Amino acid sequence: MSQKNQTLGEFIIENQSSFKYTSGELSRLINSIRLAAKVVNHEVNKAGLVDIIGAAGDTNIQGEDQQKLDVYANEKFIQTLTNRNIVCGIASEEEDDFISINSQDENNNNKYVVLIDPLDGSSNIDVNVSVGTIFSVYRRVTPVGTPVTLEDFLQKGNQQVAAGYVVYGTSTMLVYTTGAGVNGFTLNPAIGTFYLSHPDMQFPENGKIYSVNEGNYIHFPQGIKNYIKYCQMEEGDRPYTSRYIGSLVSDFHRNMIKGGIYLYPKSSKNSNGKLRLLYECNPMAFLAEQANGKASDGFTRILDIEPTELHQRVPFICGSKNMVEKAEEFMRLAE
Ligand code: AHM
Ligand code: MG
Repeated sequence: MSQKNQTLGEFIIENQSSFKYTSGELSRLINSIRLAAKVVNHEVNKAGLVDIIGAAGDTNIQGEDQQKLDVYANEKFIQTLTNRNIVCGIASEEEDDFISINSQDENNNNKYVVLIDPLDGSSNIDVNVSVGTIFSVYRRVTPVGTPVTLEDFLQKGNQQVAAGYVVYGTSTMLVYTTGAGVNGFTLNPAIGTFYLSHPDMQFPENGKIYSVNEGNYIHFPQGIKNYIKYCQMEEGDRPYTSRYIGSLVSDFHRNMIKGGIYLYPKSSKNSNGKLRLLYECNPMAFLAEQANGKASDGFTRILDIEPTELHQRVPFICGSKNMVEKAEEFMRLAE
């Protein structure tokens, strides 16, 4: 039961017993993410002040320029999770391969693997637009005490035990689920404490915001083009409002609070869209469903997609339930 002025630390302890595997391991994991989020938040907020913005001169596995803060956030999250010895494996959008954590402790019985997009939307950093961290947690499927394998990471999204994001915005928030609803915590930067500010977050069933990069319109499948035209049509509560930050976490966060739909479809340029199933779509889909929303690739529930590779991309449609269902209807009709 949430109380007024409850801190994230208190909330984690209080809700530990409601989680079906109550070893405390998952609570320690969320605590580590909380710590890394504060460290990264501190650095992100200095972005305009110190010589930290700009490309680090490296490219990541997808061939994109890495920003210095991407590298920093990646290091901090990996370090925090590794040092505290609470996970057995990590996969990151910024790493080519997964990391197997070879604990020095031979009694290492860690059960969880974490998949992370350490700093999503990082092209927005230079222009002072919100960015975010996205994380996803699974129980390993291979035996405890052995090195993790690819199989531990290529699990369907419906196997997630926790997922969440940190949005480094006008205020910094950590929003997460362990499968019993979605709760949002806002950082008080003066004392470095997250407080429960958004208990039991829910997508309104209907919304009036659509978020899509319309610059790519010409390349979209016919079903998406038709849905966009539907959003713009004058009828009933339409036309809808168009809002696109280009930072998934921020677009999702706004749509969850106000009601809306986010679309990153496939296009004639990118046959599977842009977003990564494991680091971006699955965690956001889990959060969406836990908040009474919906997430689909246009035809299939995101959480039911069988992953085949770590950096796999999928088309992504996510948000208020009735809006996502309408978009799916347009996709089916255009088949
Ligand atoms: P990134 O992981 O390289 O930061 O890319 C993901 C981001 C999302 O946050 C955002 O919604 C999308 O890319 C924007 O892409 P585009 O500029 O093509 O609209
Ligand atoms: Mg990303």
